[in-house]
Amino acid sequence: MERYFQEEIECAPREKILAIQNEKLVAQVKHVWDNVPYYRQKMQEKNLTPEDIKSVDDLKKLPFLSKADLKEAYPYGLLACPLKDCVRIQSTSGTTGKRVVAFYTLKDIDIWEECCARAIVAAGGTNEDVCQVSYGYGLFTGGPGLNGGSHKVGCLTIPTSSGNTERQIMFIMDLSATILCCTPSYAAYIGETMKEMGLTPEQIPLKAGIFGAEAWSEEMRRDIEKTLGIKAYDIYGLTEISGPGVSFECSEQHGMHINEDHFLAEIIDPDTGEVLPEGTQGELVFTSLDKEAFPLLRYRTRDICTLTREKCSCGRTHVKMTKPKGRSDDMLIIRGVNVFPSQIETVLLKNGYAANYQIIVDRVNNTDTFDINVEMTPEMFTDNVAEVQNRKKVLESGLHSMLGIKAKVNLVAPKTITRSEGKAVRVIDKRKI
Ligand code: DLL
Repeated sequence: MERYFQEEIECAPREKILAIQNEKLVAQVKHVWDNVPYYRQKMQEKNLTPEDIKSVDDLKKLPFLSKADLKEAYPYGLLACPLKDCVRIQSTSGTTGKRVVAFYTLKDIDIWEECCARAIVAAGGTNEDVCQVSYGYGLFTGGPGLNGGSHKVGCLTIPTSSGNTERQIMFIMDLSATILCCTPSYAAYIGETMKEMGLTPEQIPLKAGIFGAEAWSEEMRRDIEKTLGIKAYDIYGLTEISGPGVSFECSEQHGMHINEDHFLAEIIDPDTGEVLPEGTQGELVFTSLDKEAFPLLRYRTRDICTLTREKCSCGRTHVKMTKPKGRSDDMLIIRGVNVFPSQIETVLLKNGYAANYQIIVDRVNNTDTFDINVEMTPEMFTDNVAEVQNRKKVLESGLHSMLGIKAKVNLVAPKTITRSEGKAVRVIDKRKI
């Protein structure tokens, strides 16, 4: 049996998981109260002491923590152990203002890597595999997290990091990589390049991909699976809570199991903060259960998804989250309507396009303009104006029924939209609001 299929925990009955969570939560709250004055004050403002938190049922008494709180506490305000016990920081990919800095002790890293190892095993990985990690290495958690997980599983690890696509392909082919870890947009780009090089899925040694760090649709999954001849698994996580591996897909490829022995998940109404019943869509909130350096209680992720405890055919009992639709702060409000880039992607892929698009929003005479530049595939590319016009109409109508508002589609030539080697930049919002 694979060491990182931790059956006794991953397939434990609900009561056992709950008992672990209750015990760990009480200890985590005490740790935070004893060591983080920022939290102690927040709890005191609500007249709470650690004695008020006896089990998971009491979680709702605790205040939420937001990204703004993290920024306010930057850099050391939420550190819960002496700096001499920390061995690493990682940081978010934020582009404006101060980034979030997360601290790790050796034990924190060990647990994080173990979570990534579980994800690799769930995707079929063993110590016979060659795992190419093409997420960025450095402050971003993608590379270091999957690298550590891959070591734990015993895979031969190829730490290519992102970029230099020709070299990525050379290593995949020459070293017979069987597992590819990168963002889904980069996987699509690698696939597209391999296809152009004349490589067929049968010639590509890969068997599985572990793709996450950004929202991607089911259609995009099928597309990547077809081009690379693999099974593509989703993986989710965020720097604040450790990094990749907070949750991961199993053989069912239908929702991601949250590592519930380490992270407690809730879904709340993003407007009122009310905890929502299972199966309802809302904002995902996490509480770490055994962090030493950077424990977070009720951290609001801004990610919109649903939790479900339906029985899973893989045998794992940990709660599953659906693919996040996107972040509530990535969600565009155009002419008053909520639009997620992933909805647009679904329509494009259904109509035979690849996920190469860019959304441009502006405001002219107090009205939002909504343009989508969509790249044609080489097969569709033509100078027949009527045909292009027809394609454009079909796409505009598909988008209209998906989104409820009209967008102007501009079909552009293949390869004219910049490819991403990490998280894709899909939206240019020029509105000054
Ligand atoms: O993106 C960690 C990660 C690395 C996850 C590699 C998976 C693979 P951050 O840069 O802090 O951390 O960004 C976290 O990315 O709140 C989500 O909005 C988004 N995100 C992460 N995974 C997924 C996913 C990493 N599978 C933010 N689907 C999160 C959709 C995702 N969105």
